[in-house]
Amino acid sequence: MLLQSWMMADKPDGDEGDGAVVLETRTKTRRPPLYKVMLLNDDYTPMEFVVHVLERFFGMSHAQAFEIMLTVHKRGLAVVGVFSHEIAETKVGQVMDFARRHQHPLQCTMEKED
Ligand code: TYC
Repeated sequence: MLLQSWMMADKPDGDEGDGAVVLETRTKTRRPPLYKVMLLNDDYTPMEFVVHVLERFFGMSHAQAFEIMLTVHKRGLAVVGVFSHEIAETKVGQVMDFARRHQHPLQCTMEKED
């Protein structure tokens, strides 16, 4: 029997009205994880090069870039941005490529945020 819409009006959600029950399959939506992109200190990469990297790939002002560079220099590493997995991978790749092309040992890594 084809059930008209008025026949369905008082039926609970999931009750098809013909004896069939559709079970809830929708699971809670989760926002995608974010990734911290970090710069690591080393003894050889020039400070000005790191400042340039932070300006070029992370859109920082010169003052901001200098401050973060000094944090990395003093503490060993610093988070320079938080991004989706794809954007974080792109940033890491861009920095590693740029450093290698200029023969600096600068390291950039990413880590899932908790
Ligand atoms: N420690 C480097 C120096 O004294 C500077 C530096 C800063 C290198 C930050 C890497 O991610 C870095 N020339």
